[in-house]
Amino acid sequence: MMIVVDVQNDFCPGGTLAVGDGHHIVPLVNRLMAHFGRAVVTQDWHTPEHASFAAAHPGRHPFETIEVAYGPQTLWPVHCVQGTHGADFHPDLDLTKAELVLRKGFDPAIDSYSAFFENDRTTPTGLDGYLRERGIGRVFLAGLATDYCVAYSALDAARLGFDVAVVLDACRGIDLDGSLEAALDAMAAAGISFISVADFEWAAPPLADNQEHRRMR
Ligand code: VGL
Ligand code: ZN
Repeated sequence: MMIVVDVQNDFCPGGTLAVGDGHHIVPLVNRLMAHFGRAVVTQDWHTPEHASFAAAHPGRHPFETIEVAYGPQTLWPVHCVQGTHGADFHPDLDLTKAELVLRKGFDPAIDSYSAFFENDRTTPTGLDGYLRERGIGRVFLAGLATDYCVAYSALDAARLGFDVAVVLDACRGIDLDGSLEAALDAMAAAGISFISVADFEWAAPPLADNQEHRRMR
């Protein structure tokens, strides 16, 4: 199953938490979804005064980290507020193959990077059950941002026992204080594979089979 993470206006140029070149992944993600035939698509969907926003903490600034009940929490600019343009999917994202749209970040007191658990790492979103009930054992991830929602989702998927691959050229990172390198290291250590869109599109059977295939056509 393809899991497309947070391809939303606020994470693209012009948005409040823009990831450099975030919009460049849109055509790649569209090709991946077409290839898979179906996808789970996540949507960061925060309440207006969400606890992950610096604006909800007087005297605090975006990109500072504070301690909250469930551990450290980075404070973000106001982004992806429920029902706003910033929370909408990028207009060029092709949602035809989106079988499930999973919204996260609803709880005003808890951030939710991962598609599987809120940031307390224990409150489930239900995605694990959804995938298991369909007999899905392998997930491919792409989207925004590599070092936050993509990485947290990938690491949780691996922890839950899924085979996980991240399609890195269809992701972009925020890279706050080395967060991108740390996320890549953590994913590699968890046995997550890094692949590219071309791995789907140029994958050919071994040469002999390929020739046989051509001859028979
Ligand atoms: C994300 C920070 C805050 C993400 C969401 O989609 O990676 N990052 N909210
Ligand atoms: Zn968010």
